[in-house]
Amino acid sequence: MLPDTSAKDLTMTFQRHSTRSNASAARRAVAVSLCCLGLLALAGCDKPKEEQKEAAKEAPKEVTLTIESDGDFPYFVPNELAAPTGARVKLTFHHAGEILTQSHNWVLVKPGTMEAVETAGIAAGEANNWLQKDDPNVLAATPLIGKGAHVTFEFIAPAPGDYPFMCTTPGHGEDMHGILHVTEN
Ligand SMILES: [Cu+2]
Repeated sequence: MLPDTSAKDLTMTFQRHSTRSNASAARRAVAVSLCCLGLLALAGCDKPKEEQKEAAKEAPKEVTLTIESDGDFPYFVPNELAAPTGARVKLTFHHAGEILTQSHNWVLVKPGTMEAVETAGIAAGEANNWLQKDDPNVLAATPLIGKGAHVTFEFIAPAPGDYPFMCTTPGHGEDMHGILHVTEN
């Protein structure tokens, strides 16, 4: 908002110039004053602009990640992924197998819980995607997919840190695992 005093200053400047010299000088004075007004208006906009910039910085980022099985072998390629904390991660997992019928999933777990998740998953059985329902150690998981299939799903990257991901098909976790590095931003 433009303070009242600025409008007064503009009028005074205009009067001073118009009484002292010719009309063109007065027009110049008005032009200069209008220019100053413009600068004032810009200055007034500075703060909201900064705030907008902050908001943009805090807005969740979107990250696209892709990962696949090592052909028919129970390994993830790549076995390391990265995303900034709070990002909306769109992950596509491809079962790149062509021969074997074993299915895979991609399961992100809390650090140090891979064995517990696998054990609970075996108890839950294949019908439950080799995952215990609502397992508190599981942060994100795709369903099981067969050879040649793709699955895409979204999750929000957790707090910064290194999180293991694994396939919970019995016996796969030992080799078929990796790390999601969640960075500060
Ligand atoms: Cu697997």
